[in-house]
Amino acid sequence: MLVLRSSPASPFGRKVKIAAALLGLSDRIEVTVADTLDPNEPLRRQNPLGKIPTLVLESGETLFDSRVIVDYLDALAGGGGVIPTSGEARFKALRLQALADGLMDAALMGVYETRFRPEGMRVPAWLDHQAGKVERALAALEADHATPGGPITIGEIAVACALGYLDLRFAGRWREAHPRLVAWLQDFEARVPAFDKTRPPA
Ligand SMILES: N[C@@H](CCC(=O)N[C@@H](CS)C(=O)NCC(=O)O)C(=O)O
Repeated sequence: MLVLRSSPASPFGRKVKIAAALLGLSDRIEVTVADTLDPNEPLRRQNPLGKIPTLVLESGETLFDSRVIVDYLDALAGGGGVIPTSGEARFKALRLQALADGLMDAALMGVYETRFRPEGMRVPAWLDHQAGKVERALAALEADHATPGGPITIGEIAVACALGYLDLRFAGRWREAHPRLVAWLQDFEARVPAFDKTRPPA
């Protein structure tokens, strides 16, 4: 059995869970919750960065981060399941994943800034800098990647998880200005039941 260290709210963990479901590997993965703030968490030995998701293999070896884990699972399932093996399709998918991951990183940075810094210590210019990344990424996705019915690669999975994270932490405010993306996410949800199954509790 593979063990995935994650948490229900982690958008990066959700990406791995959805990829595993589409690859038919969910039954081979046990998900255990890791508290990234607990200094005694084995996670800190499993991944020196103390980040989730981290995958523990049967040999005890560990893999991180989410991109490496998905690459591993894709190969385990025979290759080409969610990461196209070559050509333009491969780099389109990986670039889309990088854009969505960057959106999640920037959104997470905004959340951590308000979670960990007391009110008077926050730097509005830094929060704006992160918010700008989120806004530009959403605009790019709205313009270029919001066509329902296309192939589902790790790029689309990551976009769906990024939008789901904005729904969870930023009250879905992205929806109003991005109607094509809203329709795209609706189509994704209908085609990928694992999206609903991995929805974090409100
Ligand atoms: N690049 C990493 C990002 C993972 C990440 O930022 N995870 C967050 C939770 S969603 C985390 O572990 N935060 C705790 C920390 O940074 O200490 C990936 O793709 O897996």
